[in-house]
Amino acid sequence: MPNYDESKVPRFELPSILKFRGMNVTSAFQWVNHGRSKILELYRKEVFGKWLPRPDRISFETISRRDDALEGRAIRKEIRITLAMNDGRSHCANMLLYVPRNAPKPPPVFLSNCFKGYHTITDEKDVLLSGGNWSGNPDFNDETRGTFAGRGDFRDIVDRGYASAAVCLHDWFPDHPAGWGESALNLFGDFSKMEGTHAEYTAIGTWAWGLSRMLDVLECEPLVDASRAMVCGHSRLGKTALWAGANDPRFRMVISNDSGCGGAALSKRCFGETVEIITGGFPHWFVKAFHQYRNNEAALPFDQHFLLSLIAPRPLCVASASEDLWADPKGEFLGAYYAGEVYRLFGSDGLGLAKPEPPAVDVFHTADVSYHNRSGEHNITPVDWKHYMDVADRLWEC
Ligand code: GTR
Repeated sequence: MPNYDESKVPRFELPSILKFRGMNVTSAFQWVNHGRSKILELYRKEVFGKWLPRPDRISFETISRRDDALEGRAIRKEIRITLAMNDGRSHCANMLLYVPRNAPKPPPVFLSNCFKGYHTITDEKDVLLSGGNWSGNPDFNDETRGTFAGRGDFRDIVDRGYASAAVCLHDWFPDHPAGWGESALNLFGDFSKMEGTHAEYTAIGTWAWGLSRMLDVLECEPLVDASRAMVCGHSRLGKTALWAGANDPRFRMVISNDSGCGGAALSKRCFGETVEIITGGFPHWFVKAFHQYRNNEAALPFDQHFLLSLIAPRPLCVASASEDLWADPKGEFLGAYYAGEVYRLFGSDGLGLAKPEPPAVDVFHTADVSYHNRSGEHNITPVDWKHYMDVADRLWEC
């Protein structure tokens, strides 16, 4: 049974990032040249798996384009990405891209994976169905069109001058324990018989790597400025956005919306979802080594502030929702707070709060590391998006 009682949170000492396993990092120089790669390696070995290489070739093709999308506000493209290996193996994914039509210059771009299929996150009914790489995708049909469009209206994003690109997570790795056989991992080996938990690879790792491949393509897209790329994700895709940002420094800002266990929330609090629950429910998300901490969080030599620290010194947004106790809002706040240990090496204050006390619900705390706890349930909403764009404005207008 998950614990929702703050008084039952076990006592724990949070490991120091900079003193991990005998390190003694005291400067940004030491962190960049030495400490950071140790922590990244730790996360690859014990949590999200190896970071895949680039495929031998990446090509892309515009499969649809409208210059009058969203009532004339936007140019909309659907782009088919093909990843190919010299031995003939290949894997495709479809990407939906919205760009403000009258942008004075190529705008910054938000990249995200989406659930179910990108046809569910836009109310424009003439896009292709997406997420079809999972042959059993129950949402690959016309009935689901637009059903998640309320999570963030592309109109709001392009009206603020930003572009937005999305690929369905199933196109990289179908989100179920036997999804390996239809995943992009098959570019690099034979995963056709694989099920459950692997020692070296994960679904989250593959989704995150997919975000980097999207960025490879956007670097060749003249409509956007890919040097100003921001990665965003909600829930399991919030964990994914953090992992993408940790591995790929081209993501200049990282947004973790309600990422919870395995994302921003400290595991040692054992509040809401735990390592045991998440690895049991989603065996394909984490490597085998992470399973040793099931019901054994006290043995973790690290915690999720380590993951967040890998984003430093770049802007990071961590968000919770007040009713989303499963994701442990306080634990998410504390993850962000304690990542400050690394931000401070760069002369940043991180969250810039003197004490580890979360701001009140619906206070949008904005700093180098931003945090808010929106009232309401587990979701990403236009209210969250407004804040992310405010933070982005702060970054790009300076
Ligand atoms: C839940 C899972 C969470 C979160 C969520 C989601 O079932 O336990 O960790 O990832 O799914 O992605 O919506």
